[in-house]
Amino acid sequence: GKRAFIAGVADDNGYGWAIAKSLAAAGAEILVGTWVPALNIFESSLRRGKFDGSRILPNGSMMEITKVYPLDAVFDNPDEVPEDIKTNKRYAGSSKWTVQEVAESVKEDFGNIDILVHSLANGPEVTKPLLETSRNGYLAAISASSYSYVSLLKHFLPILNPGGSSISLTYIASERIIPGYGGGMSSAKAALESDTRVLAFEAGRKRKIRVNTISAGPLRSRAAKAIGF
Ligand code: ZID
Repeated sequence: GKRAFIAGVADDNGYGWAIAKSLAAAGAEILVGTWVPALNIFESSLRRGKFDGSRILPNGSMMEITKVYPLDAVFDNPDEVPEDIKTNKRYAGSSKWTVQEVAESVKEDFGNIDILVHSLANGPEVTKPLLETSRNGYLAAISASSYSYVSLLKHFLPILNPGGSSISLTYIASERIIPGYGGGMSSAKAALESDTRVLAFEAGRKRKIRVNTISAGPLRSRAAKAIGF
């Protein structure tokens, strides 16, 4: 069977969860990366059975998540983590959650994977029109929603089995004007789509890994509710 790592699962409402279920139904082993500040509530909800209804697969069995890794995809390695995050009590309770460390942990635990899924995005100023977006807000959107994918693929590439596959989720606001998708999120998705082509070229030649992005339709996830879609 195949093994998949899905970055960006913190409840049962988003694309990450739905993708995990489809992969599980197809027989894959499921590992997930959960944003550090959301980790405790996700793990305790899983333990307490809050997601049991949505864990049921078409054949009646339950999706098993073999391991949940804490992850913050805006940090590549421990040297890059600023002091205020290190000492923040929501982060101090977990360890090894930078992209490089998560890839190392998955390698230690399982050796390799076949499928890498990026189902995460964040734009702190998403509700602001681009004309009112600050430099910090714009760069934060790009960091969390675009570079996070470059970094994930870079660090997981050595443990992605040749013939394997990687996907992310994008949105058509990259190429058409969608009022309300602000804060540099339209820019972030445009970068993600361009990067997908370049990364497909590079990862294909380097390790025979396919790289694609899927332009998603509307889903009332936590992230979508936050922008009022
Ligand atoms: P979600 O909240 O379930 O997933 C986002 C996850 O990212 C959450 O679990 C966060 O905890 C996590 N996260 C945020 N920052 C970080 C970080 N630094 N490190 C690690 N994890 C982090 O929402 P989702 O399922 O909507 O989002 C998954 C992907 O789908 C994202 O790339 C979205 O941009 C993309 N997507 C979603 C939708 C949608 O409707 N839900 C659309 C297009 C793309 C869309 O916005 N009409 C209107 C809107 C849309 C489509 C059509």
